[in-house]
Amino acid sequence: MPLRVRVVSVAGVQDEDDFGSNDLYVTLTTGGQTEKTTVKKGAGRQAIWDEAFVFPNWTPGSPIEIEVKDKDPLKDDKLGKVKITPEISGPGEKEVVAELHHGLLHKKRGVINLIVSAQ
Ligand SMILES: [Ca+2]
Ligand SMILES: [Ca+2]
Repeated sequence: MPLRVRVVSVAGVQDEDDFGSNDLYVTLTTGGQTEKTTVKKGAGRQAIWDEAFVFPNWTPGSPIEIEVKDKDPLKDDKLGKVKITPEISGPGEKEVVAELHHGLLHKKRGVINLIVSAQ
């Protein structure tokens, strides 16, 4: 069942940029596929995208791994991640708000807003 995921926004992540503000982007992985939003240069602790991606090989019940990062010249900083399993029970869009976790202690650091639907 193809799954459509719209990345709406991220808020409240930690700033990990050495010379300014986070250059935020989000990666989504599910169904053997990874998609990436555009990089919001200098966005800081929050950003709005409104970018949608389709995962043709998604199977109901399988999780989406979400990661929020700061784009850097050498190695990007990981700002937070979360795994969600969308419950799709028919047509229509569903809003998902998920808390992001950061670091080894899985501290809560920000939230991500998504809209999921069956394609
Ligand atoms: Ca950085
Ligand atoms: Ca950066």
